[in-house]
Amino acid sequence: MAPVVSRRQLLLGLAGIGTLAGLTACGRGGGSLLDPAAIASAEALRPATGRIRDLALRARPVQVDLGGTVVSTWGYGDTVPGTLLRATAGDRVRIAFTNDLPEETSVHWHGLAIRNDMDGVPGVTTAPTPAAGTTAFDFTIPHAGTHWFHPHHGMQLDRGLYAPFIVDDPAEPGAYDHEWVVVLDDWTDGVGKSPEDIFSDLVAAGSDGGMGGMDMGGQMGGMGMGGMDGGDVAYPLYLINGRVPRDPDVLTAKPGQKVRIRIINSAADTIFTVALGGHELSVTHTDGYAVTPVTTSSIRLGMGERYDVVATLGDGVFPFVASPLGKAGVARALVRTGAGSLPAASYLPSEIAAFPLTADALSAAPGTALATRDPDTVQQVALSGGMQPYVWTINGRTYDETVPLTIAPGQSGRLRITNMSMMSHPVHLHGHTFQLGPAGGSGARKDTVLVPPMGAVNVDLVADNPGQWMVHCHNAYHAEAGMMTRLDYVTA
Ligand SMILES: [Cu+2]
Repeated sequence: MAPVVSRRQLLLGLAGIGTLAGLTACGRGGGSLLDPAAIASAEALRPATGRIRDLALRARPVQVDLGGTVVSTWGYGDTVPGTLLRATAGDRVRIAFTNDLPEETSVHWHGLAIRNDMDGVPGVTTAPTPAAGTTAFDFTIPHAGTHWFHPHHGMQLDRGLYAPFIVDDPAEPGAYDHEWVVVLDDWTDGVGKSPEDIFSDLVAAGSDGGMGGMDMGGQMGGMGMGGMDGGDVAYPLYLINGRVPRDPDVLTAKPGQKVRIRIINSAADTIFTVALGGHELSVTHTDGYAVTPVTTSSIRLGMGERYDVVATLGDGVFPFVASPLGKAGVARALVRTGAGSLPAASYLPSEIAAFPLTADALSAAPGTALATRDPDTVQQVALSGGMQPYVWTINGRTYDETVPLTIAPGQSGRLRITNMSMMSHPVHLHGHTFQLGPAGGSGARKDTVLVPPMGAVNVDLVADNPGQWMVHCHNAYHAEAGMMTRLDYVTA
């Protein structure tokens, strides 16, 4: 396959030039703060265990077996999901990354509020890794949790390039018998069109005055016009841990055992509702941060979101199901604790029909809320766009002409996120974990929040990690079509 230079790669290249120009032009009443000394001193302030972990990671072409159909894709290591990385909060990790892909790539450590120059965004924080090249990542991990990593590079995320990054908390009791990582994905690579072709189709359909939408090789959003709440792309397959429903990953335990399930939505364009047949789930964490536990039958996860749950297992065989919002199909794994017949591949347990829990139903656990503080700066993040033309914006602008949000070191900031569209958008902020507002209130700490159609969410953050940070929709197609901006640290 010929390397594809995506529009966003071009945009990010231009953005890089713009950043350099910004540093010298020093506009908007203050200088941009992409200052190596400030980044280094923030790093020195991070709590550290003193331990160094040397890890290795390789992006490469890989073949995966999707229920008997072997497809070629790109992954991290030999599997999809890729090589799981693990460390303890406070560790310094040195990750030797090798790019064996036929084109350049990048690695973004989603959920880790690390030093800006290791954040893995080409043209903004970190140089891309060229084909056959290497990058030495080196950073201290500030906090525990269920995180993950993926490229910040065109449509590469919609291939098999994703993997968990689990960070242990030395102070956490770990009162469970097993820990399972469950990674959700929407899949087209090698089965349907390539992600790049799907994106081109969306753009082409958006520019032909309404003729498109129904006739794009069967992979446009199921509702056909104007987008649908759930996403823009109908995928041939939905996967849990890289497996199709008729050949599922089987998670085994004994009846009565307690399991911690770390759920990651790594999909490019799919919101999932998850449930474990015959069980209630106790939600303990979202995006790595503890919440006051809440019991629910089902959870809705936007792209990029993570939820940790604890369940006490019954006796038998139970489907763990992920239902794609607004789309046909299902992803599943099986939990086996004893004898029992396999439910049909399309079987949906009754729990999946329950009203799903979302982050607004959660409260920060004691000790995890930000300090109560009025914001020093309030910034608007208005989400807008649509299918005709296929353009998605923040504050009325695509990323190539964005006016970055700004904050000064030490300030508390509020992002007023308003969704002016008929779709849900998972908004992700790099380098910080915000609190669903107000600071000091009862909202959960998160780095990715699903904003419902025509809805609004306020999030508060503390500017303790200098640099330039992406703020974007975690729908990979929306991001590619412009729905990104930055939060830039500026001198006061
Ligand atoms: Cu979006």
